[in-house]
Amino acid sequence: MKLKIGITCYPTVGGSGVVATELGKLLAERGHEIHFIASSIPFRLGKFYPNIFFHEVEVNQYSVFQYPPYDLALASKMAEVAKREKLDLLHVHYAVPHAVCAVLAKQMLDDNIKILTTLHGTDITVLGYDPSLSEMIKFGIEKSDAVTAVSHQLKEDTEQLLKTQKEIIPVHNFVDERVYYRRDNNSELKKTYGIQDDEKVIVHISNFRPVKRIQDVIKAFSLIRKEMPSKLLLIGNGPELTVACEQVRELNIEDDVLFLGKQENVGELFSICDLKLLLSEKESFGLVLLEAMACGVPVIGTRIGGIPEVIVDGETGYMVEVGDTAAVADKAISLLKNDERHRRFRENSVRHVRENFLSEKIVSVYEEIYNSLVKG
Ligand code: GMT
Repeated sequence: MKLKIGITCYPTVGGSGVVATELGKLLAERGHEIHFIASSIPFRLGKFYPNIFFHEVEVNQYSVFQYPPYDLALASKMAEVAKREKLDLLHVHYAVPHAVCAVLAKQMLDDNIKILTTLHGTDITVLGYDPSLSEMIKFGIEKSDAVTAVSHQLKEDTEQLLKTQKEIIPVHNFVDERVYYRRDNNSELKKTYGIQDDEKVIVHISNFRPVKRIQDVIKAFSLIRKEMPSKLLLIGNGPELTVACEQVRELNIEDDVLFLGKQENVGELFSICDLKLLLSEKESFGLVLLEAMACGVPVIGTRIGGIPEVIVDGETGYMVEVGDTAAVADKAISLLKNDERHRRFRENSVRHVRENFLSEKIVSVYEEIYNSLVKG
């Protein structure tokens, strides 16, 4: 059944926006009509698709409002678009404010439109602890027609923290295999960055928020670098960037740490990398791990949140305890010094993604959920 689906997400850089946008694109390729309703055009939308539409939420700055009422403007836009375009359902990413806005839109419409809410993490693992928000998050979840979470762990955390009986369906994130694959002949790109052939390339990508523990990444790299010629690529931007630059200066490793800022074609960049580090203290899934593995880059991650559902310890990478930078360095050095094991980990990573996280499989799961909602 071809559906008309409204999708709301945070459109700026971030895993949830990436998943929502990629899902929308893939659903459009399957013939569904997709309406993004967001504050700006999702950054991954890229090219033109005849059956994808974008509806911008505009917030008027009336002086009577102390704060511009974005949430009300969003709810109102959702209702307007749903009515005009005869949407079958709203798929919202994040409980607050998006699920709550969808509930309000549904009430405004007095309609049978269905709401699917996908939980991505921060709404539960950070905001869920804020007593001024937790009841609102629970409300958004319980008033949705269906709720998914990007990992089993996030489902459990949500149930425990919010004490909700609402069924939460775990649906893992996915990668588009046409975008994330290993490019061969990447020595030119290495040269561009001044990376020598004998140097190992370690990468970290994030929004540089404190939960990502960038300092641990830099500390671990400084230990690895003592044992083998290597470079660290730091990709992304965010609040901890200045502290990271300072740490790199203090450790006197400026020549070997490359700050690349936000980058679009990470598939190409991953293709010059040998190892990816994600040493967060909170991570409901870790989409970047999947993207790296799809490009044949083994990963080391912390044993928290949804990361154990992505990394197969000892096969596609390793897991360490939060803050144990010595263990990160030990595991990285032993892997990078052993060509045969590294090659095996590379192959295992690509296979693991193909077998478990391919877009086709996960998009079909979402389609089934949509169909059951619309039919039910
Ligand atoms: O990691 C972030 O800080 C961004 C955040 C987001 O809103 O995009 O990522 C969350 O959603 C991603 C997609 O489902 C997950 O891969 C990330 O693990 C999750 N981040 C956290 O749980 C901290």
